Amino acid sequence: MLIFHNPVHHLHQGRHEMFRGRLVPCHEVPDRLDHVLAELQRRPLGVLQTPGEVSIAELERIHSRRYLDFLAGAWDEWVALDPANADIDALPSVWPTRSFRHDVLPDNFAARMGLFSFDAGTPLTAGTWTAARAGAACAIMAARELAAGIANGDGTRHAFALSRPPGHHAGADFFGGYCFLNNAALAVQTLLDRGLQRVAVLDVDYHHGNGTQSIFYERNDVLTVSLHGDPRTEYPFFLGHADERGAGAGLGYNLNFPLPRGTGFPAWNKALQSGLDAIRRFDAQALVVSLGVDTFEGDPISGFALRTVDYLQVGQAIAAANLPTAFVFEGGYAVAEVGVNVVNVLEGFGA
Ligand code: OKP
Ligand code: ZN
Repeated sequence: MLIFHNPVHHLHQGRHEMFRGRLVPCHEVPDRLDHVLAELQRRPLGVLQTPGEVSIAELERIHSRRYLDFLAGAWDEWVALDPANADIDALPSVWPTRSFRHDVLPDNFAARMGLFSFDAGTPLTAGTWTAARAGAACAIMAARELAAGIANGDGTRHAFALSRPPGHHAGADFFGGYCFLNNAALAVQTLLDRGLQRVAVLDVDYHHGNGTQSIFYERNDVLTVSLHGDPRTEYPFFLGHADERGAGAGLGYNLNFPLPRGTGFPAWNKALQSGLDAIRRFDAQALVVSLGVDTFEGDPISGFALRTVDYLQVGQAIAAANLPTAFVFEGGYAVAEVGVNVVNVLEGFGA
């Protein structure tokens, strides 16, 4: 398995996220990725590579120009407000909810932070843009390798984008849920741009992949499948219900499996099988897996009860789909266990 890891991921290092009226230490920390790398040293599953640069035009296949411009300049604008801001994370605090306008780009920086985000849990820091771009490059490179492998017939059949910050909550023009660029969506689009007709996304992160869902909601060339904590009680709350089936040409091409807090492996695995059945019926030519392991019983911010050994079976089940597969790292906040859990999926997959 080819593994693209983000060598500058640590440049995105948020200090605080807003939680119940207080700033609390971030859960999405550089240590997470380092633990996966360390486990890959213990159990080598393939060649580790760092990605090259990708162009803004490639990011524009998924993200809007004005959002990318905002991200590229955000830190400098934040520090220009007050030099003391250099030591403080930028967090939004005002949002254009229903009945406000989204078309007019405000001059005010705080207003633009809010226009392009949906929560106050996603700090933007000095190195966020650099780290997020390199993370997106990991996903794009993984997809390129896969596309080349498919074209050759006997080339790469699987790849892993080991990147952070994660991506599945990021939409075409908003950040949130610790995500800035939608790595999985960029991988999907890369596969399509390199000649594939049908690509499936399987999102196994604990949280609904709202960004990925909305990006592809009206398209029938991408089937999006997500297993997640029921949004009635779980983040991101406002999307991820079972009746969201896609719209327009995309009707029938989005599938959600909301599951109650406390769900253990047997019930979770049933939903996984149903999701994989749908991917088979869709006749996908390749699969992008949003690989979050915050479904783990010990995860500090999530509510499922998967055990470390279960992740071997998760990998086996995904392998049974028998598709060229790109794994993209998403959540998983039990830092000490995140490496073993991720690598168990890859080992079970047969990487
Ligand atoms: C990102 B990914 C919990 C607050 C929840 C957002 C969670 C984002 C998860 N105290 N904050 O899907 O793993
Ligand atoms: Zn998550």
